[in-house]
Amino acid sequence: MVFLAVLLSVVLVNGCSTDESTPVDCSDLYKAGQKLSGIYSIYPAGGAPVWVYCDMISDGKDEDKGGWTVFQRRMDGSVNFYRPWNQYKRGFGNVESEYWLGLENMYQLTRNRKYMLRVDLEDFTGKNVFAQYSSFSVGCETDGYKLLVSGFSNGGAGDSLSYHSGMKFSTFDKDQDTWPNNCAKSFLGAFWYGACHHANPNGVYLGGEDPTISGIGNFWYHYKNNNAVGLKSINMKIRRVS
Ligand SMILES: [Ca+2]
Repeated sequence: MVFLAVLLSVVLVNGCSTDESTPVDCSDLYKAGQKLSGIYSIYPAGGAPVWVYCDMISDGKDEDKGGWTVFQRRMDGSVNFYRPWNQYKRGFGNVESEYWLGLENMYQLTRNRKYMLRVDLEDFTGKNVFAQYSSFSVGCETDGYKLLVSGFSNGGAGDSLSYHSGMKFSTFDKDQDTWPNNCAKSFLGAFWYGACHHANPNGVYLGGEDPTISGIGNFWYHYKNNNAVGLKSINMKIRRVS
């Protein structure tokens, strides 16, 4: 039933929309009047629709403040994030809970448009903090889906991402990091690793602190000055800068 509804809405969207009116991202949906956070279909590359969670409320409800396209989301450990290159390229998971939008979609979104990035973190006491970056883009596959991020501003999380700017994306089966060994294998994640990381959002979902094997969890080092404290929830999202 859900599948049928999804199928119908895709057909309807494809049947009545032109390229000019199809939403590229959640920013387009927000500007078109969609002010409720939830699941929407977007068209990052203009062709096939992609289901995504849109955060319409973080950073306030001013006209140009909603419309965040969530590309990474974890909240309960229900989805395994230790996955190969092809799945990080295409995307995986459950858009209703935990998922990864896919590197190719992120490249298509950011190749000709300017985006900012927000990372929201929650610990197991329920405290919420964030980090924001005024510029975010992902390169093409032949460039390793290289991350470029800059313009940090602090919402209490600290800056654990600037270190990763300029790095290519690595998975356990595709080592593009700057370390002699394999960061993704050693730290059980997939990310824009250097040698290796200040943050590991796609690492093992920890139920709190686990210092027995440091660096493998879904941590953000500068929040706790600790790479053994897993986050209850983390989501990474981008908004178009007009
Ligand atoms: Ca390496």
